[in-house]
Amino acid sequence: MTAPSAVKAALTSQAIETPSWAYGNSGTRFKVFAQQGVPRSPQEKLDDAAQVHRFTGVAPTVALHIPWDKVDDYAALAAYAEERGLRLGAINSNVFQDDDYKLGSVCHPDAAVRRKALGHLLECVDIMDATGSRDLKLWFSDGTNYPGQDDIRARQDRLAEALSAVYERLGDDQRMLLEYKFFEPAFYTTDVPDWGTAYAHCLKLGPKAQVVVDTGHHAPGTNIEFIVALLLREGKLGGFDFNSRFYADDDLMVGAADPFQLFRIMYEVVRGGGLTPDVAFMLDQCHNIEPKIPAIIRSVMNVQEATAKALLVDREALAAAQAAGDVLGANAVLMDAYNTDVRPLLAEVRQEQGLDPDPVAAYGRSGWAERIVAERVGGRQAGWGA
Ligand code: LRH
Ligand code: MN
Ligand code: MN
Repeated sequence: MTAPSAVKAALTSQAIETPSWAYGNSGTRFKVFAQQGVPRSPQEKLDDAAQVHRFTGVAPTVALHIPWDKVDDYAALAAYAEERGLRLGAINSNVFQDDDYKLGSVCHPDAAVRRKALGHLLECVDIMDATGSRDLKLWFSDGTNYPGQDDIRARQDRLAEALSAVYERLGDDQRMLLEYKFFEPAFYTTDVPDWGTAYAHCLKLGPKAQVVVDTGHHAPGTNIEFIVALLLREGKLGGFDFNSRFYADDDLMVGAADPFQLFRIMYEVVRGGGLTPDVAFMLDQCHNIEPKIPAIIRSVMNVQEATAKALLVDREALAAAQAAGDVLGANAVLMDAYNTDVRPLLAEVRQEQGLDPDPVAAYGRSGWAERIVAERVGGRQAGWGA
């Protein structure tokens, strides 16, 4: 088993990135429920993210979504973040909310639309230069609804062309993270539907192209930890968009629907040497009916708990049981770690960092929630339909 001090060190070194859009109002396509006190600007989202970092100590970066977080001066926004002890994280591109993209963005049959989409992606790299962000996150809503609607193979060629233009534009310390999603909003074909498609494109592009695993983007029953193990083994796991799902892309709090799955994923991360800054641990969630800041704090804690349990797996005992073909013994080693209550350990880790052992309660006592309700009038929607 990893020594307790090493477990603690690993837990404090893991950084979890929160998404700017989780702080804003959100909903389903049926209704957006407005909450009081939500941010009215990217700056106010950063103010809220600073609270998450203040009480957890492990959420120092914030992902932006362009144009949801459009500002005139991105370097100034980065400075604003820094003044609050934060840094700007991944830049998420958006080529899915424009009438021109009805038939796709970089895979669109019309070259003029493809050029427009590529222009946005390149602009996102300009923004990364200004913010000091390392990662460009690419998610394409591209696909078709009906058999015969477009040429499946030609669309892959168009995708490859755009990706390679973006790749060429990346600086030495920048990466592109290609996200896949098995369906929605397209229902018949999706141009990047799975890890295999993302991997094939990233492999051709080179080392700065990596796959990002959004945990909500798989069919029910998919063994996500297998995908994680494989991508890590191939040096192609760029990061995660964490959230949880009961049905499709539910974007619920990570670790809420299936904490055991999150543990299994984190075990493969630990096993594969992925608990390093090379793997970006990002949240991609929306808090439609629950208060947002405590939900994000809870999500960060859920990732920490799964990571702690993964670190507690007795790897030597597991290897011995596996080598001996001891099926039940091996399974028991894994389950022992999963069934360990790691909350006291994490409370200790927080106290050693000068933090309150109970971040949700500490946030509740801080008065921040009351303050933003009083001060902020007319909070904006996170982006959907904005
Ligand atoms: C797509 C997605 C992608 C987007 C985010 C808002 O479903 O996961 O990462 O950028 O949601
Ligand atoms: Mn995502
Ligand atoms: Mn998603």
